[in-house]
Amino acid sequence: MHNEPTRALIVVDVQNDFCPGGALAVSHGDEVVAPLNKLITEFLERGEPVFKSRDWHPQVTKHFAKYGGTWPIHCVQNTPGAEFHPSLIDDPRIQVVSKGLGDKDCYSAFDETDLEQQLREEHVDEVWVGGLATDYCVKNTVLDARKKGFEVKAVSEAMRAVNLNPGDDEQALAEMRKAGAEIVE
Ligand code: VGL
Ligand code: ZN
Repeated sequence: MHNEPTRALIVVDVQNDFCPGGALAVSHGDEVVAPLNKLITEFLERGEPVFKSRDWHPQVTKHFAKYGGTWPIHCVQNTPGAEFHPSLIDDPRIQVVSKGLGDKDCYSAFDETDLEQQLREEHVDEVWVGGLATDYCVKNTVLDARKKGFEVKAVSEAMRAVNLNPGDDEQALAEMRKAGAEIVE
């Protein structure tokens, strides 16, 4: 008997601060919204689970350069910069996963969240991943999903990179591929 995989979609950190005009803008970050909306619609129509992760930092955290970390202040809880991009589909069936609540750099949607447990409860074996940014939270979410044994489809047209160093995007895709993720358009 042929069994289709049980799929889930993980939309990573499509928040105002990661989009043009935001505090930690990813260039062309807003271009992920259209392809992700298509996927969200398709998954919801098929009754498949959809998760949105969000970077959800306290005002003071060692994640920020000001307190010893790497990044400008971004995605502070309950500020406009932390809101999802206004054009990203909102639906009560979508489950929100908040990460980065403490001092640790949580680049994966699995890091200090209950995402794995939720996927297990819904018997998911394959996750589709897109969002922001390719070279941080998308990459780490994909790598963690592989470590935890999920099949992964990483949707290249639905992600954009920070590219702190040129070529970080290509390197991130290569790492995902090496970990066994399939890169799909
Ligand atoms: C991210 C840098 C800092 C991300 C989060 O969501 O990719 N990048 N915090
Ligand atoms: Zn962050």
